[in-house]
Amino acid sequence: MDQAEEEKVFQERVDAEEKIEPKDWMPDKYRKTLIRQISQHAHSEVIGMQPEGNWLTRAPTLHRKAVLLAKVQDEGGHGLYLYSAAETMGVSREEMIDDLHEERAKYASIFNYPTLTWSDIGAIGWLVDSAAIVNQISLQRTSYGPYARAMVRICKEESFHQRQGYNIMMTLMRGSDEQKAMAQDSVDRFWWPVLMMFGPHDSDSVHSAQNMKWKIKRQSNDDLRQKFIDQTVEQANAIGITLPDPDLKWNEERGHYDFGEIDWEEFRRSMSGGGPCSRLRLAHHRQVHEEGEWVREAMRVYENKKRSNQEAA
Ligand code: BYC
Repeated sequence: MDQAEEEKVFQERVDAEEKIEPKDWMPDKYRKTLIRQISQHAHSEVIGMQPEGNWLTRAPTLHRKAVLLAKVQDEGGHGLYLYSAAETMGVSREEMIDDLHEERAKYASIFNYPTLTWSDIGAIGWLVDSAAIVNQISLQRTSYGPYARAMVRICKEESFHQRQGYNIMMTLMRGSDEQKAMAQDSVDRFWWPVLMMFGPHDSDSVHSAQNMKWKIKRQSNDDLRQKFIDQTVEQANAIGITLPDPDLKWNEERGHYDFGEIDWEEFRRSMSGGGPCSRLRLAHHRQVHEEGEWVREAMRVYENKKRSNQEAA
């Protein structure tokens, strides 16, 4: 088959909802865009451990600390599933990490914001994990098999994360005036950056049209953002939190909440290294990566030894 025929057969398979597997033929651009998206997703999970890890030693009770520790470990695990899924496309872990360190690869802009108070941990669990779930439920049906399967497991764990975040917020909103004010302040700071997690408007999204055709993306950035807003308004009302958007109101005709415009300039700044903690996040990742070199070296020696023992046997 020539290139055009291969592409036609590939698209027919995608249209028929068949999963594409690592050894199947795929267009080079499909491979490249998936490596980009999956590796960026993996980087987000791992960089996301930093703002939350910041509160591990200061969690208010032993119970909260144990739960947060488990959550942060889960995020590391999600990174691992995702790096493994990206590796099935022929890219190495070293290349992906190098791209992150050299700022050729991105990670979710939300993790460039600081966690200033304990309730920020609640806001991240409730809002950031909810946004992630809305996006990732849709990605469970993505066309690339290893990515879709990784999403199924990740979504189960994210649901638990979301509940722990909502539980923190609910507890604070039943507490003293100071606790209520702290919870409200976290939501005031995180609300707009969370809406940015869904990416630019569909009309400005560079990758959406092609990636919807290849069924890498199953729902558009704007549709997912709307879905998240509709479900979150109800949750906020239930615990007495005010979402910081004066334009937020139910639109009977559309059957959705209307909402205000995102500050896209802030989004662009945060996503391209100009967020409040961008430098810190990358510097920390580089430092920890360098400190872990002895572990990778030990693994290489172990693997070589095992191979030579097998060859000798
Ligand atoms: N932040 O054409 P577009 C988590 C970039 S972590 C930074 O719409 P696409 C968690 C985009 O990459 C969950 N950059 O792109 C962890 C592109 O630039 P490049 C993370 C963003 O790919 C710890 C450009 O903007 N989830 O759950 O079609 C604790 C144009 O955008 C962002 C995922 O990664 C952003 N927010 O759509 C707690 C989900 N948005 O690459 C929780 C998987 C856009 O050309 N990813 N950009 O240089 C996706 O679903 C899609 O990649 C996106 C963007 C919806 C994010």
